[in-house]
Amino acid sequence: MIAVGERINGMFKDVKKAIRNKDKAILQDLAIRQTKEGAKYLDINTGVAVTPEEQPEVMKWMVHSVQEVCDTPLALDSQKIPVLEAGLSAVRRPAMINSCKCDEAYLDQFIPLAVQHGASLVVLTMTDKGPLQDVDSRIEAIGQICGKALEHGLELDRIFIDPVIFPVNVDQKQPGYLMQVFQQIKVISDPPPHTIVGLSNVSQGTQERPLINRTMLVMSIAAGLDAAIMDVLDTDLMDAALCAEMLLNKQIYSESFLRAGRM
Ligand code: THG
Repeated sequence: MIAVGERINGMFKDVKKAIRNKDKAILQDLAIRQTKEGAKYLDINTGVAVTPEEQPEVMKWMVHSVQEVCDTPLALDSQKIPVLEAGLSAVRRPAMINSCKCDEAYLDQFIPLAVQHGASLVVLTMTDKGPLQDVDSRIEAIGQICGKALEHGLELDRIFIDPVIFPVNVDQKQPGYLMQVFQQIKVISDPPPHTIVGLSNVSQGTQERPLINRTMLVMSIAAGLDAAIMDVLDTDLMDAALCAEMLLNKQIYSESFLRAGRM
């Protein structure tokens, strides 16, 4: 599974403060620690720490700050083209663009941006009217997204479909629906697009957040999930993900499988 470190996000108080104070050491420490724990991408999100006008410059500053201390590829987390372009102009390695809604008008803008920059693209099963709520409408949208990708010349292995997790206390049927999406997507095309989730969303507003995140991740991996934006600094969470992959024979068993899986 591709672990995307979620922590460099202005949604978190320490990062918000670091952005306001131009304190790059905080971001650099999070970049190094997440990489050491096995993050294959680092999510970079300005959050609402700054005004929309300032976001492109801040995104660029965050990218430069992180790249001073590590080479881990970046997932640029914004739905605004100018913010993404600012980040894309600064990255040293192919990035992940995170993310695009699935309305045609957005796909026609974002897919060419990914092609132009050699990036991967996260596409949400969400339109301007809101997130899609059931399995069939998500699968139908995924088919259309794949058609658009091929039309614009983006290989499907550069598409990450995000079926959009709801907090479990908002709609308890959604986790079960997502498992069906992770399974059914594999038969849409060969090769199929990848899947990704923003894992921590599932437990927002609940007690027992780590337990809910960890159980959701293990179930999702068993159903075929490929990537997760997650708290890679949560050792129990990473261990559970690596153990699930080992048990599914995606990772060779050895006494050091937990360490090997982080490399
Ligand atoms: N899909 C995609 N991208 C995403 C998301 C998604 N990016 C952002 C988000 N969702 C994933 N990242 C987070 C980061 C933090 C939290 C949830 C998801 C979180 N934060 C604490 C909270 O809100 O309670 C903040 C705690 C603090 O301030 O210390 O839960 O779904 N493609």
